[in-house]
Amino acid sequence: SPSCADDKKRRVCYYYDPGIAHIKFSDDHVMVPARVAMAHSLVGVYGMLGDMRRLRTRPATEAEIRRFHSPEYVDLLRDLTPESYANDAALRQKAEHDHGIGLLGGDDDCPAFDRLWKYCRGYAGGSLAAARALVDGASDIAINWSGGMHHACAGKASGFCYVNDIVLAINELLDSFRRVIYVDIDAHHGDGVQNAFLDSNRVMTLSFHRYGKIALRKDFFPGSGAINEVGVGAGEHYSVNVPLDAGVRDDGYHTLFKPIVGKAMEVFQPEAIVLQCGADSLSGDRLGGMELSVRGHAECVSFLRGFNLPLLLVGGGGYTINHVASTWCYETAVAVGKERELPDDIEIPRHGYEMLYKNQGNKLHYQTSTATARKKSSNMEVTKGKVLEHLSQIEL
Ligand code: V1P
Ligand code: CA
Ligand code: ZN
Repeated sequence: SPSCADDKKRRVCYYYDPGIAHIKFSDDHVMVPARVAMAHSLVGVYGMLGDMRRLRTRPATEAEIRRFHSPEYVDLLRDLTPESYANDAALRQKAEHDHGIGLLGGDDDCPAFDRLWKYCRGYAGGSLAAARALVDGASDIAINWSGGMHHACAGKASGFCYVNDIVLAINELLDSFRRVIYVDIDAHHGDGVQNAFLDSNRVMTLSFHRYGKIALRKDFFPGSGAINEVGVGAGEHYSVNVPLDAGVRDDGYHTLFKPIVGKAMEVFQPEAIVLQCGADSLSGDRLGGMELSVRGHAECVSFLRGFNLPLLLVGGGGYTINHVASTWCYETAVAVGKERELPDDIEIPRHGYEMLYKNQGNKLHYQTSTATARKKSSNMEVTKGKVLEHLSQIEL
């Protein structure tokens, strides 16, 4: 079982492709891949690049992506450009109606932007390389902050996700490990990963997410992830969902996270862990509406690190980009065991992006909104009870 203060060092490897700095969904899209470049710069200025092995940057091959995604969809992703989308009516029809990809510059979640295929191959290659570093035993923890695209389906893009690097990485881990647990702390439900392993008893998917109505006829995206979604067939009980209300803070979150994840580890006995660290569950996010602090979010990473199993860390959502970069930098420090050495009494050092942290007082650990005293939702105890009850039905 995990200990809170764990001084044991871990061998950590890290994937980063500098090309990510130049990828844009559109001029005003909320998903900004360059936040990963910001996180990387922070990791560098805090002196952590020497504490990790740098993974070779090989883009995923078409064949590797076809291991999960459908032939027609991969053909489309490969051949799609903003030009072909705009000029080829048949292609556009297919992209939009069958595969969830919209016009560049429109208000679509998944636009056909320039270098889309390169971007997908890049982040998927990172998660695959990370999984392989764990399989071959070269590393204890492997990090790919550009991955974590948990909504992508076999034949369809969804919620800013085109290729599901998490599913590809888990499949890679399954070649060597008997059971893999997937934990998802993004504010949104990890539907793409859950669906890919819905009937499997070798992968447990466990998502914490905001859930429910946000307007009269509108659910918080993607709308799935109710507590009674528990998997099907051989996978019954192996899909676990923890729906939350808006405004959840560190204390409330961890009254659920630790007992539930702890119980899941106990009943499922996994041999490897994949943690999706979507940073839109942080306070002040443009989309998430939750209230976690950087330390509260990172507590999830240190809790899972404490189990001493091969651990794959991927990114995910996160739309207030300075918060995202601060968090993934701090979580990199947690991975290498240096979080107590990161100074918070001095301002973020100069590194080229320092001006982007003004809104958070130029400190890694920014203040969460405490202005509105929220009533502690009594549903949370009910939710905890129900989820623990589901988990207790598992017999390996
Ligand atoms: O609500 C929707 C649309 C409306 N429906 C037709 C679907 N989309 C959301 C998508 C959120 C995706 C989250 C991804 C992740 O889990 C993993 C990377 O974090 C959406 C929202 C919103 N407020 O929920 N899209 C947008 N906002 C959006 C905003 C600006 C430009 C493009 C999309
Ligand atoms: Ca989630
Ligand atoms: Zn999200």
